[in-house]
Amino acid sequence: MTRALITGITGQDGAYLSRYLLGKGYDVVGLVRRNSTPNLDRLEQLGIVHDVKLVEGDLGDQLSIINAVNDAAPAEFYNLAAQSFVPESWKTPAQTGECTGLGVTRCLEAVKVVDPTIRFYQASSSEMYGKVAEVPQRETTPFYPRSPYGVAKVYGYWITVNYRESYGIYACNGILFNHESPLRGPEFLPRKVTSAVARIALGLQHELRLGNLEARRDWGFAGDYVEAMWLMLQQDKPDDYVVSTNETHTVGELVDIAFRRAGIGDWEKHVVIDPALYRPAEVDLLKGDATKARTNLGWRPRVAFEELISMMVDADLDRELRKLPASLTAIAAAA
Ligand code: NAP
Ligand code: G4F
Repeated sequence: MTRALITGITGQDGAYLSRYLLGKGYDVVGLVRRNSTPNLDRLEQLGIVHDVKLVEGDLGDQLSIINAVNDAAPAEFYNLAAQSFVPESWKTPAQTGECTGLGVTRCLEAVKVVDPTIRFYQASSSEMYGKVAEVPQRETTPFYPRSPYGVAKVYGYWITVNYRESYGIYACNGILFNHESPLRGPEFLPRKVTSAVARIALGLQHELRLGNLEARRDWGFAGDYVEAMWLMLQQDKPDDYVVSTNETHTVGELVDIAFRRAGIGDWEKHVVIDPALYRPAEVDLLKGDATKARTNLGWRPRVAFEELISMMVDADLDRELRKLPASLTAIAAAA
């Protein structure tokens, strides 16, 4: 049985990757930081919380990662942990750099000292392209990050390349474009929209406050993207890959699809533009070219944009309905 160690197992991608690897017969070990209350919701929602083993550790603490790698003795190490919310990175730039940037070095050091044959995946990001030098963005496009998060990810990208070149470690960067799901954190734009739409449709909320509706992103489904992570670690040679849908849509288009899915045509009535939600520096346009992943890995996305947003709205409607007292559920569902 192959064993994988996953940092960030409690996050969106960690949960989907765990399910994917368990389906392939892997033994899955997740590194979790200590919390006063365990945060295992996503693993519970996917019904796999009892199928994974958890070890304690923190990306800020070198020894804890060495111990985790030593104890788990994995064949594959997926580093998905990060402070991953872009606006937060302007509030806590040093902490973001510690975790999202230097944390990668700590993981790679652990691989180097414990067992340099461990295959390593780094969760790099399309945020690294920032103020984009070309459209679409591919593996050769220069980076120009626009947030402390993006800057930290650029560091993580290059330290991964550096350990590959310095020590011969099988280390890959997956440059993933935005990917979403019903398990997405509630503060990220798509989930913020679909959860608000569900509540507005059920009469539980009236207003949705948003920032820049003109920004464009290349949005895919997280369940599809974790397959690309695994494929990167199964090749003869380590390499870096863009993972994207090759489509771009505005925030406004996403909002329109979400409201329409819930049967609300006049969404402008509910959306309030709040200047406080604009970013100090925006990434205006992301559109990835995943030709290399398609050609070398045989990977392609399966869930289309509108299907993804519809899936998320439906899941949020279900969630809200389940929270209602039984007596109100039938009335709300009928409305
Ligand atoms: P997420 O839902 O925000 O999950 C982040 C995970 O990191 C959580 O499990 C969190 O644990 C853990 N974590 C944070 N700080 C940590 C620390 N100091 N030590 C140990 N664990 C820590 O993120 P995601 O959407 O699954 O994304 C996974 C990775 O891919 C991230 O590195 C992200 O930056 C990157 N990425 C994401 C996207 C995307 O669109 N989703 C695109 C490109 C790249 P807690 O549960 O304890 O908070
Ligand atoms: O959903 P977002 O917060 O994602 P963002 O900043 O693109 O970052 C996500 O994708 C990256 C990959 O490119 C990951 F590396 C990163 O970890 C994260 O998963 O925002 C998307 C867009 C932005 O342009 C933002 O300005 O939506 C715009 N937006 C407009 N109103 C908003 C809002 N974003 C948020 N979070 N909240 C708003 O109210």
